[in-house]
Amino acid sequence: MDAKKVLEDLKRRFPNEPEYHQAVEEVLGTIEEEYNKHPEFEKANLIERLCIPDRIYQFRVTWMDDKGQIQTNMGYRVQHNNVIGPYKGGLRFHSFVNLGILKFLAFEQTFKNSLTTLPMGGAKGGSDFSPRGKSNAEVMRFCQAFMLELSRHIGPDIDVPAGDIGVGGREVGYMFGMYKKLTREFSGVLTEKGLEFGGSLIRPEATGYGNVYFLKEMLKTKGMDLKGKSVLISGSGNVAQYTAEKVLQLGGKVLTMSDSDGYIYDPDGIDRAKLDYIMELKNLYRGRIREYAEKYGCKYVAGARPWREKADIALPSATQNEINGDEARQLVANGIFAVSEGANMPSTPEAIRVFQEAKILYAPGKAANAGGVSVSGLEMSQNSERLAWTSEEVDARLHAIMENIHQNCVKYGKESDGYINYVKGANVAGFMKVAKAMMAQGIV
Ligand code: NDP
Ligand code: 2IT
Repeated sequence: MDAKKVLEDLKRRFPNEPEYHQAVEEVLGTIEEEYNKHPEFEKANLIERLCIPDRIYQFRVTWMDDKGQIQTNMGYRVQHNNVIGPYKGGLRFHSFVNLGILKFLAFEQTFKNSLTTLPMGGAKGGSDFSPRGKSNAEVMRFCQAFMLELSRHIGPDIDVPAGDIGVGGREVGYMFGMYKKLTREFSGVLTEKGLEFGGSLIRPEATGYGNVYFLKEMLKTKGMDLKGKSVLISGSGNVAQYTAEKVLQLGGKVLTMSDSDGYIYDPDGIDRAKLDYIMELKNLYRGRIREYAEKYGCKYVAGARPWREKADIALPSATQNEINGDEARQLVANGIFAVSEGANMPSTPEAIRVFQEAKILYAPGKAANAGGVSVSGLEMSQNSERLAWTSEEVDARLHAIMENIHQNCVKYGKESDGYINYVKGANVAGFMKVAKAMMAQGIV
């Protein structure tokens, strides 16, 4: 494979999709050497077949707002690859959603799901609908209209969506209700469901907890743990909240959280009671993080991200490209020694280079945030056997999966000077399993 040429071809055929190009470039750059050891891969044009999604559905979603106005949004599902299991991946509802972003996420998901050890292919979907500022009734009508179309393309053995930005328990519940109504089938067609109707214990916590379990493994390679370490977290949604919870449980101090309007800095640390307040503010009242600063009298910085603050560890948990090269340099200059990604692709390519050149611990999202989809996979298993496992059992399995992903990253990513290149490790380990399965299944 000539990685440069493959990328140029993809850019020409699929222009105006910069996030997709960015995700592909990162993977190709690190698997090229391993790929070229297998001439049979090149003969089967494996790389092109792996980069281009199996299929993409696009549809218009029409719904009525509270004023009686008719609104339209776009809906998408990108089914990237299903060689190791049914398509699996979240749904994102956000005004910035477009096809290029969902293609990057579906591509990443394929490698991430391969790393989990569970039988899941890769997919992603969503809409440019933003739940922000919408009433409950509007969100419900949108979810129902979205599922009216999406239901044709998914199924418990075909494609199993879940949440992502803007899609949490509320939205999954509304979509599940509509799917059930349309198909007259009660099945595990979505994960992240409510506990009363087939959801798994620990699924809401899984991404954040998983990221901290992964971080713990990275710190262990340096003989360190989280006790007394100060942590910068971005975001204040599902992933950020449970990342903060686990950091607190393990003795760390959370200094920042954010939303799309700005960030708060609490020098005393966001403790359990303050985190409870954030959970209520965000999950129940759907308020803004600024209100935390007003309540506790700490610093709020509007229109900025928390990466200029001084701390030991950074856990980006909001969105893609939220740490640029300058911010990465500032983090390193301020003494950060570990970055573990709760979000998908939060660091720009330049930021990744800065972290790796500084030889700090740096884990890419497809390894570090795989805990969410892993517990989604465990939810599918529980739905199939029509049983529910205890939270201890699910948490223990999550822990084991994150340790296993870490070991695999070390196995494939350790460089001659001992530095662990987690990007390379995750990409090569994730890729090899998918590649072998594709070869075994012939040219389809
Ligand atoms: P939520 O919608 O629950 O929270 C998202 C948070 O990020 C909010 O605080 C939101 O602020 C902020 N945010 C969203 N978009 C932007 C933006 N453009 N700029 C700045 N801040 C932004 O989503 P999740 O917590 O589920 O997802 C967060 C990240 O984690 C995403 O990258 C997602 O892909 C990834 N992820 C999620 C998993 C899951 O299981 N949910 C699993 C693995 C990865 P505001 O409220 O203002 O919009
Ligand atoms: O990015 C992700 O891994 C997710 N949003 C979770 C996907 C899932 O199917 O649980």
